[in-house]
Amino acid sequence: MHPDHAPTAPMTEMSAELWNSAASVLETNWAGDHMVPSRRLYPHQWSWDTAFIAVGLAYVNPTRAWRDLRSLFEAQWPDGRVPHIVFDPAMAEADYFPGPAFWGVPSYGSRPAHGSTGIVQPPLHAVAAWEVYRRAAAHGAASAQQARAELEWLYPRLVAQQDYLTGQRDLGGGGLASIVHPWESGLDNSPAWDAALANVPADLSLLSVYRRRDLAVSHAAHRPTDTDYARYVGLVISYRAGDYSDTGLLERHAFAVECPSFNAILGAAELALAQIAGVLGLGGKADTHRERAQHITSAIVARLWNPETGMFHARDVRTGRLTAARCVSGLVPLMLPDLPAERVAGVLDAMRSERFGTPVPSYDRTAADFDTMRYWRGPVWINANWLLRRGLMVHGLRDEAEDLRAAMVRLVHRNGHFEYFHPETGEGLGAPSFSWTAALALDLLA
Ligand code: 2M8
Repeated sequence: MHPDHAPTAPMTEMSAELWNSAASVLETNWAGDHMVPSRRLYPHQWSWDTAFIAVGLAYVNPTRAWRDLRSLFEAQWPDGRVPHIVFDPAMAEADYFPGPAFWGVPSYGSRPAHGSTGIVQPPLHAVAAWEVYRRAAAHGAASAQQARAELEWLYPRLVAQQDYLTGQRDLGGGGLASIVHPWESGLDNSPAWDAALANVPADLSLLSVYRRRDLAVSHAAHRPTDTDYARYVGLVISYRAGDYSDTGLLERHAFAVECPSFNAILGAAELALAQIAGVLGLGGKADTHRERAQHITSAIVARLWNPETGMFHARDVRTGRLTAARCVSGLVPLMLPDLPAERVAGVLDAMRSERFGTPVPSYDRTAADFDTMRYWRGPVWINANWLLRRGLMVHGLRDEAEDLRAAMVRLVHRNGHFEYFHPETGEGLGAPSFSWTAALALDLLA
């Protein structure tokens, strides 16, 4: 660890140990011009991982934080979409499924990549860019200067991303972005999609044509099921058949959902863009971003709140119905500062109840199908808890935010930088040496 990069507050032995191990995970997972989430399971660049990772790199290597964000946005599509995976030409098709040949997307932009996927992920990058910028001065004048130049490069690209999501992707016409594949949420097999996915054909014969690579490098009990994967593959084939166009998509694609977490991040991105526009001397634009954040917040409240459960739920755009499942995504709108007080109170009640608790699991602990092992159907994820901690801070709940921070730090220190954690024992699950867990640990320690 470079002395300049250490946090300013004195560190205990435990935090120094965690800091060093986190920094070394990020060192191991750096692939030259981008970070991989995990060497074995996810050997390419993932979109929202890049944002979480930048938040941590801001402390130990801001130049890499900017490089990683640039690498991602160099693969941005002409319509503004930022792909959920940018494929590394150094890897083989067999190293990840579905790989570049399956998606069949050409390389856009200047990135010498091997194409990308055609779907998106939550647009957390403006929030991340703002966080890296805020910390740049601590690394000296040259770093501050670099940060301003990077913001200038990123700003129009971040705006194009927002325009795509609030324009072409407003499939429901109510001011929110729809996801058209569960992978777009980042919460792949969350019970939030079960109801909407029931309408998607699960053609298991597809899996005899295409082999799941994840099962070769992870436990089957920790991963989505074959039925889930048959639907995931079928949805890619359906979107790909129309060249990933969103025009008339509702009529020809079986899955379109408004996710509370995705849209909360969309709103938070507008607020970060307002800050960035301010730094770049674009005052008028800053006002527009703040107004857009307010519209998104109002639309989340109007369309995704369930008064009976007192929290937010995913909405199936095709049927207009809210899913019954209570998932961590339904708490994430807490990130939005303009969330009305009674909605804040509802989310906090749910978070403090026996259904969730600290650290917050990905799904209602009391649900009959709560699964302590299976990915986004029960385990604790550091990135989701990090978003919720931000929400607690936004609403001035410092003590609770501190409790959540301490719980996350303990979990990672005791169990390692795993992808996710058993919600009862804390055991590390999924991939070890996972980049966003390490990156966010740095932020939680700083
Ligand atoms: C997981 O998703 C990928 C597909 O995108 C997979 O299961 O293969 C999710 O946890 C997602 O949120 C994350 O971005 C990705 C890479 O860490 O892995």
